[in-house]
Amino acid sequence: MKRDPEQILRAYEDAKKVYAAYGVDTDAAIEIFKTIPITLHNWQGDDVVGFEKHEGVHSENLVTGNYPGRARNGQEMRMDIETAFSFSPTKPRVNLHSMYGEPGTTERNLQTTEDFRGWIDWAKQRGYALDFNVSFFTHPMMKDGCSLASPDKSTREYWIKAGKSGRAIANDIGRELGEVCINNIWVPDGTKDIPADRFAYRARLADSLDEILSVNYDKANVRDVLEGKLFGIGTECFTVGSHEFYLAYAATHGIGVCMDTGHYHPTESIVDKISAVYPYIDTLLLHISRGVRWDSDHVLTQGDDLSAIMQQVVRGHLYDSGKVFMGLDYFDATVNRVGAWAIGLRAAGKALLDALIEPYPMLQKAEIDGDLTARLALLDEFRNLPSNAVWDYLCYTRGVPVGTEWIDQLKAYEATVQSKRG
Ligand code: RNT
Ligand code: ZN
Repeated sequence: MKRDPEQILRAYEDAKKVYAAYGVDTDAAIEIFKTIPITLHNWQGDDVVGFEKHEGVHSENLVTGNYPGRARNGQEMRMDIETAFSFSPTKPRVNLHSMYGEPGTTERNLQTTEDFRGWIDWAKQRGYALDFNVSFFTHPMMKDGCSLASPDKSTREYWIKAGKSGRAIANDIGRELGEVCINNIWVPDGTKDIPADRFAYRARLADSLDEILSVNYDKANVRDVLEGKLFGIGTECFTVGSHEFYLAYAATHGIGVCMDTGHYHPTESIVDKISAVYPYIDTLLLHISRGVRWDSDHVLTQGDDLSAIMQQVVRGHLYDSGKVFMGLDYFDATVNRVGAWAIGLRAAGKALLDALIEPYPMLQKAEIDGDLTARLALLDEFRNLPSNAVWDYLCYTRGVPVGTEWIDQLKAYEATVQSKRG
Protein backbone atom coordinates (compact mmCIF):
# COMPACT_ATOMS: atom_id res chain seq x y z
CA MET A 1 0.00 0.00 0.00
CA LYS A 2 1.31 3.42 -0.99
CA ARG A 3 1.13 6.16 1.62
CA ASP A 4 0.07 9.75 1.04
CA PRO A 5 3.21 11.95 0.87
CA GLU A 6 1.45 14.94 2.37
CA GLN A 7 0.37 12.90 5.34
CA ILE A 8 3.96 11.63 5.84
CA LEU A 9 5.31 15.18 5.85
CA ARG A 10 2.59 16.50 8.15
CA ALA A 11 3.10 13.68 10.64
CA TYR A 12 6.83 14.40 10.61
CA GLU A 13 6.34 18.09 11.32
CA ASP A 14 4.19 17.17 14.34
CA ALA A 15 6.64 14.53 15.57
CA LYS A 16 9.53 16.92 15.16
CA LYS A 17 7.82 19.37 17.53
CA VAL A 18 7.15 16.66 20.12
CA TYR A 19 10.83 15.68 20.10
CA ALA A 20 11.99 19.30 20.08
CA ALA A 21 10.04 19.85 23.30
CA TYR A 22 12.29 17.18 24.84
CA GLY A 23 15.39 18.82 23.41
CA VAL A 24 15.88 16.43 20.50
CA ASP A 25 16.75 17.65 17.00
CA THR A 26 15.30 14.98 14.69
CA ASP A 27 16.81 16.49 11.53
CA ALA A 28 20.28 16.25 13.06
CA ALA A 29 19.60 12.68 14.18
CA ILE A 30 18.62 11.72 10.63
CA GLU A 31 21.94 13.10 9.36
CA ILE A 32 23.81 10.89 11.84
CA PHE A 33 21.67 7.90 10.89
CA LYS A 34 22.81 8.20 7.28
CA THR A 35 26.44 7.70 8.31
CA ILE A 36 25.95 4.45 10.28
CA PRO A 37 26.05 1.26 8.23
CA ILE A 38 24.06 -1.86 9.00
CA THR A 39 25.92 -4.71 7.37
CA LEU A 40 24.03 -7.27 5.34
CA HIS A 41 25.19 -10.90 5.58
CA ASN A 42 25.38 -12.30 2.07
CA TRP A 43 24.85 -15.90 3.24
CA GLN A 44 21.13 -15.45 3.95
CA GLY A 45 20.75 -15.18 0.17
CA ASP A 46 21.33 -18.89 -0.47
CA ASP A 47 20.97 -20.65 2.89
CA VAL A 48 24.76 -20.69 3.49
CA VAL A 49 25.32 -23.06 0.55
CA GLY A 50 28.11 -21.17 -1.26
CA PHE A 51 29.27 -21.28 -4.87
CA GLU A 52 31.56 -24.32 -4.64
CA LYS A 53 30.59 -27.76 -5.82
CA HIS A 54 31.15 -30.20 -2.95
CA GLU A 55 28.89 -33.22 -3.14
CA GLY A 56 27.44 -34.69 0.03
CA VAL A 57 29.22 -32.35 2.40
CA HIS A 58 27.83 -31.83 5.89
CA SER A 59 26.88 -28.25 6.83
CA GLU A 60 27.67 -26.95 10.31
CA ASN A 61 25.01 -24.25 9.98
CA LEU A 62 21.50 -25.65 10.19
CA VAL A 63 19.12 -23.89 7.80
CA THR A 64 15.51 -25.01 7.51
CA GLY A 65 12.99 -24.37 4.76
CA ASN A 66 12.94 -24.59 0.97
CA TYR A 67 11.35 -21.35 -0.20
CA PRO A 68 11.81 -21.09 -3.98
CA GLY A 69 14.10 -18.59 -5.71
CA ARG A 70 17.44 -19.10 -3.97
CA ALA A 71 20.31 -17.11 -5.52
CA ARG A 72 22.52 -19.59 -7.41
CA ASN A 73 25.47 -17.41 -8.36
CA GLY A 74 27.12 -14.08 -7.69
CA GLN A 75 25.12 -12.19 -10.25
CA GLU A 76 21.79 -13.33 -8.78
CA MET A 77 22.95 -12.78 -5.23
CA ARG A 78 24.22 -9.28 -5.89
CA MET A 79 20.93 -8.38 -7.56
CA ASP A 80 19.05 -9.74 -4.54
CA ILE A 81 21.24 -7.75 -2.16
CA GLU A 82 20.67 -4.53 -4.12
CA THR A 83 16.94 -5.20 -4.00
CA ALA A 84 17.03 -5.70 -0.23
CA PHE A 85 18.95 -2.43 0.15
CA SER A 86 16.35 -0.63 -1.97
CA PHE A 87 13.79 -1.46 0.75
CA SER A 88 15.72 0.12 3.62
CA PRO A 89 17.09 3.61 4.37
CA THR A 90 20.04 2.16 6.31
CA LYS A 91 23.55 2.79 4.98
CA PRO A 92 24.56 -0.33 3.05
CA ARG A 93 27.59 -2.50 3.80
CA VAL A 94 28.06 -6.18 2.91
CA ASN A 95 29.59 -9.10 4.80
CA LEU A 96 30.94 -11.82 2.55
CA HIS A 97 31.94 -15.43 3.25
CA SER A 98 34.84 -17.06 1.43
CA MET A 99 32.59 -19.87 0.15
CA TYR A 100 31.18 -17.23 -2.23
CA GLY A 101 34.37 -16.81 -4.26
CA GLU A 102 33.84 -16.91 -8.01
CA PRO A 103 33.63 -18.97 -10.05
CA GLY A 104 33.88 -21.33 -7.07
CA THR A 105 36.59 -23.61 -8.41
CA THR A 106 39.52 -22.47 -6.24
CA GLU A 107 40.30 -24.53 -3.13
CA ARG A 108 39.43 -22.48 -0.08
CA ASN A 109 42.97 -22.43 1.26
CA LEU A 110 44.36 -21.26 -2.11
CA GLN A 111 41.94 -18.42 -2.72
CA THR A 112 43.25 -15.00 -3.68
CA THR A 113 41.71 -11.59 -4.04
CA GLU A 114 40.91 -12.40 -7.67
CA ASP A 115 38.34 -14.96 -6.53
CA PHE A 116 36.41 -11.98 -5.15
CA ARG A 117 36.98 -9.62 -8.08
CA GLY A 118 33.28 -9.66 -9.01
CA TRP A 119 32.28 -8.72 -5.47
CA ILE A 120 34.96 -6.05 -5.07
CA ASP A 121 34.22 -4.34 -8.38
CA TRP A 122 30.52 -4.39 -7.60
CA ALA A 123 31.10 -2.95 -4.12
CA LYS A 124 33.36 -0.25 -5.55
CA GLN A 125 30.81 0.71 -8.15
CA ARG A 126 27.98 0.81 -5.62
CA GLY A 127 29.96 2.51 -2.85
CA TYR A 128 29.55 -0.38 -0.39
CA ALA A 129 32.23 -1.34 2.11
CA LEU A 130 32.87 -5.10 2.43
CA ASP A 131 33.59 -7.31 5.43
CA PHE A 132 35.01 -10.82 5.14
CA ASN A 133 34.90 -14.26 6.80
CA VAL A 134 36.75 -17.41 5.90
CA SER A 135 34.14 -20.20 5.81
CA PHE A 136 35.57 -22.75 8.23
CA PHE A 137 32.65 -25.14 7.61
CA THR A 138 30.64 -27.07 4.99
CA HIS A 139 33.74 -28.55 3.40
CA PRO A 140 35.36 -31.99 2.92
CA MET A 141 38.40 -30.86 4.96
CA MET A 142 36.31 -30.47 8.12
CA LYS A 143 37.14 -33.41 10.33
CA ASP A 144 34.72 -34.59 13.02
CA GLY A 145 33.27 -31.07 13.06
CA CYS A 146 36.65 -29.46 13.67
CA SER A 147 38.96 -27.17 11.71
CA LEU A 148 41.54 -24.99 13.51
CA ALA A 149 41.32 -27.05 16.73
CA SER A 150 41.32 -30.47 15.09
CA PRO A 151 43.61 -33.10 16.61
CA ASP A 152 44.60 -33.91 13.02
CA LYS A 153 47.62 -31.91 11.90
CA SER A 154 46.86 -31.87 8.16
CA THR A 155 43.32 -30.66 8.88
CA ARG A 156 44.66 -27.83 11.01
CA GLU A 157 47.25 -26.93 8.38
CA TYR A 158 44.64 -26.74 5.65
CA TRP A 159 42.49 -24.33 7.67
CA ILE A 160 45.42 -22.25 8.92
CA LYS A 161 46.33 -21.66 5.30
CA ALA A 162 42.72 -20.73 4.53
CA GLY A 163 42.76 -18.32 7.50
CA LYS A 164 45.95 -16.69 6.25
CA SER A 165 44.68 -16.36 2.68
CA GLY A 166 41.48 -14.84 4.06
CA ARG A 167 43.37 -12.12 5.91
CA ALA A 168 45.41 -11.29 2.80
CA ILE A 169 42.17 -11.01 0.82
CA ALA A 170 40.52 -8.88 3.53
CA ASN A 171 43.55 -6.61 3.52
CA ASP A 172 43.28 -6.15 -0.25
CA ILE A 173 39.54 -5.51 0.00
CA GLY A 174 40.08 -2.81 2.62
CA ARG A 175 42.86 -1.20 0.62
CA GLU A 176 40.99 -1.27 -2.67
CA LEU A 177 37.74 0.05 -1.26
CA GLY A 178 39.41 2.59 1.03
CA GLU A 179 37.33 1.35 3.98
CA VAL A 180 38.42 -1.04 6.70
CA CYS A 181 37.39 -4.66 6.10
CA ILE A 182 36.43 -6.57 9.24
CA ASN A 183 37.79 -10.10 9.07
CA ASN A 184 35.66 -12.32 11.29
CA ILE A 185 36.75 -15.77 12.42
CA TRP A 186 34.12 -18.24 13.54
CA VAL A 187 34.83 -21.97 13.70
CA PRO A 188 32.26 -24.60 14.68
CA ASP A 189 34.89 -26.74 16.44
CA GLY A 190 33.69 -28.65 19.44
CA THR A 191 32.42 -31.99 20.63
CA LYS A 192 28.95 -33.45 21.03
CA ASP A 193 29.87 -35.17 24.25
CA ILE A 194 32.18 -34.44 27.15
CA PRO A 195 35.79 -34.05 26.06
CA ALA A 196 38.60 -35.59 28.06
CA ASP A 197 41.15 -32.88 27.39
CA ARG A 198 39.66 -29.41 26.97
CA PHE A 199 43.10 -27.86 27.39
CA ALA A 200 44.46 -29.60 24.31
CA TYR A 201 41.63 -28.38 22.06
CA ARG A 202 42.06 -24.81 23.23
CA ALA A 203 45.84 -24.94 22.96
CA ARG A 204 45.50 -26.10 19.36
CA LEU A 205 43.02 -23.34 18.53
CA ALA A 206 45.31 -20.74 20.12
CA ASP A 207 48.30 -22.04 18.12
CA SER A 208 46.32 -21.95 14.89
CA LEU A 209 45.17 -18.38 15.61
CA ASP A 210 48.74 -17.33 16.45
CA GLU A 211 49.83 -18.66 13.10
CA ILE A 212 46.98 -17.00 11.16
CA LEU A 213 47.52 -13.66 12.90
CA SER A 214 51.32 -13.74 12.58
CA VAL A 215 51.25 -11.46 9.52
CA ASN A 216 50.84 -7.78 10.35
CA TYR A 217 48.52 -5.73 8.20
CA ASP A 218 47.63 -2.06 8.28
CA LYS A 219 44.62 -1.66 10.59
CA ALA A 220 43.22 0.91 8.18
CA ASN A 221 42.66 -2.02 5.81
CA VAL A 222 41.79 -4.97 8.00
CA ARG A 223 40.75 -5.62 11.59
CA ASP A 224 40.37 -9.11 13.01
CA VAL A 225 37.58 -10.29 15.31
CA LEU A 226 36.82 -13.68 16.88
CA GLU A 227 33.26 -14.93 17.22
CA GLY A 228 32.53 -17.14 20.21
CA LYS A 229 29.59 -19.34 20.93
CA LEU A 230 28.00 -21.12 23.87
CA PHE A 231 27.11 -24.26 21.93
CA GLY A 232 25.86 -25.49 18.59
CA ILE A 233 23.93 -28.46 17.30
CA GLY A 234 26.50 -31.27 17.48
CA THR A 235 28.72 -29.37 19.92
CA GLU A 236 26.39 -29.35 22.89
CA CYS A 237 28.95 -30.35 25.50
CA PHE A 238 31.99 -28.40 24.39
CA THR A 239 32.66 -25.48 22.05
CA VAL A 240 36.37 -24.76 21.75
CA GLY A 241 35.89 -21.10 20.76
CA SER A 242 33.84 -20.09 23.77
CA HIS A 243 33.20 -16.46 24.66
CA GLU A 244 35.70 -16.44 27.50
CA PHE A 245 38.42 -18.00 25.40
CA TYR A 246 38.06 -15.48 22.58
CA LEU A 247 37.65 -12.49 24.85
CA ALA A 248 40.82 -13.38 26.74
CA TYR A 249 42.68 -14.10 23.51
CA ALA A 250 41.48 -10.90 21.81
CA ALA A 251 42.25 -8.66 24.77
CA THR A 252 45.77 -10.03 25.11
CA HIS A 253 46.52 -10.02 21.37
CA GLY A 254 45.24 -6.57 20.41
CA ILE A 255 42.39 -7.79 18.24
CA GLY A 256 38.59 -7.77 18.59
CA VAL A 257 35.58 -9.96 19.18
CA CYS A 258 32.30 -10.53 17.42
CA MET A 259 29.27 -10.89 19.66
CA ASP A 260 26.43 -12.77 18.01
CA THR A 261 23.18 -12.13 19.85
CA GLY A 262 22.07 -15.71 19.18
CA HIS A 263 25.16 -17.30 20.71
CA TYR A 264 24.46 -17.00 24.41
CA HIS A 265 22.29 -18.65 26.98
CA PRO A 266 18.65 -17.91 26.03
CA THR A 267 18.19 -15.45 28.90
CA GLU A 268 21.59 -13.84 28.48
CA SER A 269 21.75 -10.60 26.47
CA ILE A 270 24.76 -8.82 24.99
CA VAL A 271 23.35 -5.44 26.09
CA ASP A 272 25.33 -5.39 29.32
CA LYS A 273 28.46 -6.80 27.70
CA ILE A 274 29.02 -3.93 25.26
CA SER A 275 30.15 -1.31 27.79
CA ALA A 276 32.04 -3.98 29.75
CA VAL A 277 34.18 -5.12 26.85
CA TYR A 278 34.39 -2.12 24.53
CA PRO A 279 37.21 -0.24 26.31
CA TYR A 280 39.52 -3.24 26.35
CA ILE A 281 39.30 -4.66 22.86
CA ASP A 282 40.43 -3.39 19.50
CA THR A 283 37.20 -3.95 17.57
CA LEU A 284 33.66 -5.01 18.34
CA LEU A 285 31.51 -6.56 15.65
CA LEU A 286 27.88 -7.30 16.43
CA HIS A 287 26.14 -10.14 14.64
CA ILE A 288 22.53 -9.30 15.29
CA SER A 289 19.99 -12.08 15.04
CA ARG A 290 16.94 -13.17 17.00
CA GLY A 291 17.64 -16.25 19.02
CA VAL A 292 14.61 -18.38 19.78
CA ARG A 293 15.21 -21.01 22.49
CA TRP A 294 18.44 -22.23 20.98
CA ASP A 295 21.03 -20.97 18.51
CA SER A 296 18.29 -20.58 15.93
CA ASP A 297 19.30 -17.53 13.91
CA HIS A 298 15.75 -16.32 13.35
CA VAL A 299 15.15 -13.25 11.17
CA LEU A 300 15.72 -10.06 13.14
CA THR A 301 12.60 -8.19 14.20
CA GLN A 302 12.07 -5.31 16.62
CA GLY A 303 12.06 -5.96 20.33
CA ASP A 304 13.44 -4.89 23.68
CA ASP A 305 16.79 -6.54 23.18
CA LEU A 306 17.44 -4.94 19.79
CA SER A 307 16.37 -1.51 21.11
CA ALA A 308 18.63 -1.86 24.12
CA ILE A 309 21.60 -2.84 21.94
CA MET A 310 21.12 0.21 19.73
CA GLN A 311 20.78 2.40 22.82
CA GLN A 312 24.19 1.21 23.99
CA VAL A 313 25.74 1.94 20.62
CA VAL A 314 24.23 5.43 20.53
CA ARG A 315 24.50 6.44 24.19
CA GLY A 316 28.17 5.45 24.24
CA HIS A 317 28.81 7.14 20.87
CA LEU A 318 30.23 3.86 19.67
CA TYR A 319 28.92 4.37 16.15
CA ASP A 320 31.61 6.91 15.33
CA SER A 321 34.38 5.32 17.35
CA GLY A 322 35.74 3.51 14.30
CA LYS A 323 35.83 0.28 16.28
CA VAL A 324 32.21 -0.85 16.49
CA PHE A 325 30.39 -2.42 13.53
CA MET A 326 26.85 -3.75 13.34
CA GLY A 327 25.77 -6.51 11.03
CA LEU A 328 22.95 -8.96 10.62
CA ASP A 329 23.42 -12.73 10.93
CA TYR A 330 20.57 -15.19 10.49
CA PHE A 331 19.34 -17.61 7.90
CA ASP A 332 15.78 -18.58 7.20
CA ALA A 333 14.68 -20.47 4.09
CA THR A 334 10.99 -20.61 5.00
CA VAL A 335 10.36 -17.06 3.80
CA ASN A 336 11.45 -15.03 0.80
CA ARG A 337 15.19 -14.57 1.33
CA VAL A 338 15.24 -10.96 0.11
CA GLY A 339 12.26 -10.32 2.37
CA ALA A 340 14.20 -11.81 5.29
CA TRP A 341 17.05 -9.37 4.62
CA ALA A 342 14.68 -6.41 4.32
CA ILE A 343 12.81 -7.26 7.52
CA GLY A 344 16.10 -7.38 9.44
CA LEU A 345 17.51 -4.22 7.91
CA ARG A 346 14.35 -2.26 8.60
CA ALA A 347 14.07 -3.58 12.15
CA ALA A 348 17.70 -2.66 12.87
CA GLY A 349 17.21 0.72 11.21
CA LYS A 350 14.10 1.55 13.24
CA ALA A 351 15.81 0.59 16.48
CA LEU A 352 18.87 2.63 15.55
CA LEU A 353 16.79 5.68 14.67
CA ASP A 354 14.79 5.31 17.89
CA ALA A 355 18.02 5.31 19.86
CA LEU A 356 19.29 8.39 18.00
CA ILE A 357 16.16 10.41 18.85
CA GLU A 358 15.81 9.20 22.42
CA PRO A 359 15.87 12.15 24.86
CA TYR A 360 18.80 10.50 26.59
CA PRO A 361 20.10 13.62 28.39
CA MET A 362 16.86 13.68 30.40
CA LEU A 363 17.47 10.11 31.57
CA GLN A 364 21.05 10.94 32.42
CA LYS A 365 20.01 14.01 34.36
CA ALA A 366 17.44 12.10 36.38
CA GLU A 367 20.15 9.59 37.25
CA ILE A 368 22.66 12.25 38.25
CA ASP A 369 20.00 13.97 40.37
CA GLY A 370 19.25 10.69 42.07
CA ASP A 371 15.65 10.92 40.89
CA LEU A 372 15.10 7.22 40.31
CA THR A 373 11.34 7.67 39.96
CA ALA A 374 11.77 10.07 37.06
CA ARG A 375 14.44 7.85 35.48
CA LEU A 376 12.10 4.88 35.39
CA ALA A 377 9.01 6.91 34.44
CA LEU A 378 10.80 8.68 31.57
CA LEU A 379 12.23 5.43 30.28
CA ASP A 380 8.74 4.03 29.93
CA GLU A 381 7.18 7.24 28.59
CA PHE A 382 9.83 7.55 25.87
CA ARG A 383 8.81 4.23 24.39
CA ASN A 384 5.70 5.89 23.01
CA LEU A 385 7.15 8.97 21.37
CA PRO A 386 6.12 9.30 17.69
CA SER A 387 9.32 7.79 16.31
CA ASN A 388 7.57 5.99 13.48
CA ALA A 389 6.63 9.33 11.92
CA VAL A 390 10.34 10.16 11.84
CA TRP A 391 11.10 6.73 10.32
CA ASP A 392 8.46 7.17 7.60
CA TYR A 393 9.84 10.61 6.78
CA LEU A 394 13.36 9.20 6.61
CA CYS A 395 12.24 6.45 4.21
CA TYR A 396 10.27 8.89 2.11
CA THR A 397 13.08 11.42 1.77
CA ARG A 398 15.58 8.62 0.98
CA GLY A 399 13.37 7.34 -1.84
CA VAL A 400 12.67 4.11 0.05
CA PRO A 401 9.16 2.61 0.23
CA VAL A 402 7.21 3.83 3.27
CA GLY A 403 5.39 1.47 5.61
CA THR A 404 4.20 -1.76 4.03
CA GLU A 405 4.75 -0.59 0.46
CA TRP A 406 8.02 -2.53 0.22
CA ILE A 407 6.13 -5.80 0.60
CA ASP A 408 4.28 -5.11 -2.66
CA GLN A 409 7.59 -4.34 -4.34
CA LEU A 410 9.05 -7.58 -2.99
CA LYS A 411 6.12 -9.54 -4.41
CA ALA A 412 6.77 -7.95 -7.80
CA TYR A 413 10.47 -8.87 -7.59
CA GLU A 414 9.57 -12.40 -6.61
CA ALA A 415 7.20 -12.73 -9.56
CA THR A 416 9.49 -11.25 -12.18
CA VAL A 417 12.92 -12.40 -10.98
CA GLN A 418 13.15 -14.98 -8.19
CA SER A 419 10.37 -17.28 -9.36
CA LYS A 420 12.07 -17.62 -12.78
CA ARG A 421 15.08 -19.35 -11.19
CA GLY A 422 15.20 -23.10 -11.61
C1 RNT B 1 27.46 -19.36 13.32
C2 RNT B 1 27.98 -17.96 13.40
C3 RNT B 1 28.56 -17.44 12.14
C4 RNT B 1 27.77 -17.87 10.95
C5 RNT B 1 28.30 -17.31 9.68
C6 RNT B 1 27.80 -18.10 8.52
O1 RNT B 1 26.91 -19.76 14.49
O2 RNT B 1 26.98 -17.11 13.85
O3 RNT B 1 28.68 -16.07 12.20
O4 RNT B 1 26.45 -17.51 11.08
O5 RNT B 1 29.63 -17.21 9.75
ZN1 ZN C 1 27.35 -14.94 13.76
